[in-house]
Amino acid sequence: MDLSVIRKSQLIPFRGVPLPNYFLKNMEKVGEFEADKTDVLIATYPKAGTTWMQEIVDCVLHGGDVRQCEQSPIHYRSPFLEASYPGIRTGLELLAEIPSPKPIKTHLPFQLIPTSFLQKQCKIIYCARNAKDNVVSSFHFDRMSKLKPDPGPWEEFLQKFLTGNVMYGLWHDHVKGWWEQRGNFPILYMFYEDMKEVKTGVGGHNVSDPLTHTHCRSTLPGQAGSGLDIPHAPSSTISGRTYSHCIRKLWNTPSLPNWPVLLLTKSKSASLFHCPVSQQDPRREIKRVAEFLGKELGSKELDTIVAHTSFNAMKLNPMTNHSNVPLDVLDQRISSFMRKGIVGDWKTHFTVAQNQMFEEDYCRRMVGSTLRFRTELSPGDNCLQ
Ligand code: PPS
Repeated sequence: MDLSVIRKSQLIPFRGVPLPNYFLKNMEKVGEFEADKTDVLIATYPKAGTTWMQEIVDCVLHGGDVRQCEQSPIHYRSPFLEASYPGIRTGLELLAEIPSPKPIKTHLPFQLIPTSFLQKQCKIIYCARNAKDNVVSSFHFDRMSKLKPDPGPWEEFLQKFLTGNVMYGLWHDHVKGWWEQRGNFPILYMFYEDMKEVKTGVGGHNVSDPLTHTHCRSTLPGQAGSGLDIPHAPSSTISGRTYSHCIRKLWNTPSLPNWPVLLLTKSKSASLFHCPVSQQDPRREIKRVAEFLGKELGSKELDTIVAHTSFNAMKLNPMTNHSNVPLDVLDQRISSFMRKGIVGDWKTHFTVAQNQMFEEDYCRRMVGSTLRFRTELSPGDNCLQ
């Protein structure tokens, strides 16, 4: 690595998507990349939990033998497809060095991924994170990355994010673009929030404002994490609770016992109760990944992967915490790569006015989409480990 040539990048549109100027001359080759049919593409908008998913997939591909994943840093085991920075080996060069099946990282929107992934029906895992936490995480990363454009103050960065004047463009287009393709190709669409959640008994989780259809998702039998529209779910009543504004909307779908109860409170936050699905937690989500990849993992292997990919373990692990990347590239004295790893950190950044402006913009951009996010988890559901 030649550190003397490290410079912040500028954003240049590539087929309408802002990419670092350094990437552009490499994009033709990226488009021609020949994936092996066993390769697994991990696609995300930046800072949505990519590294977490890369580590999980690598562990799963190694059948839960996590020692195999401790041999080298994650960016060698799971190269970043389109990465091309001066003085640093490109993603394509790194990919050429490792055998398939390999987990490949990309932040490209659906329309820019190499067609070989689609022609060969490669398995693709898209991991999405709610926009508010996503922008906060991006802000802190851009503060410490010597390769990304300067984010400026928080207020200014938030504006850039909302106008798509950031790497890979608008978050909204990215998450929707992949969401719309999930039925057309083998795409497993995952949510960072589902991976963070640890549910303890009855109670369910909070979602916000189902009336405006923003930031809410339901978990229905067999469809946890599916982002199903709440208005399509049947509801039932819950006794002993007084809510000034309570929705008991019975939709046309035949009522099923124990389906989630949707209650809208005065504060316009809703709760799902008596959710019959088994606990949603990292273990459950990792199991989904393993099943999607056709890997049967025993209970012991799953537990090992859960522990190995927990936030604390990954923060301490030099193979995942990027501590081996020189400070001239990622200055972790400014902000840690494994920073907080929680749902809801946006609350410590957004002002009330910023939140309102963000939500208004969000509603406009996401109108018509069935994609739902949660911006917070119930107390106790945010797995801090
Ligand atoms: S990158 O640079 O785009 O590849 O970054 P990415 O890995 O997508 O996102 C980094 C954020 O993911 C958090 N992270 C985790 N959260 C929970 N559990 C685990 N194991 C984990 N690993 C990474 C990381 O802390 C960054 O989020 P923030 O909110 O900044 O802490």
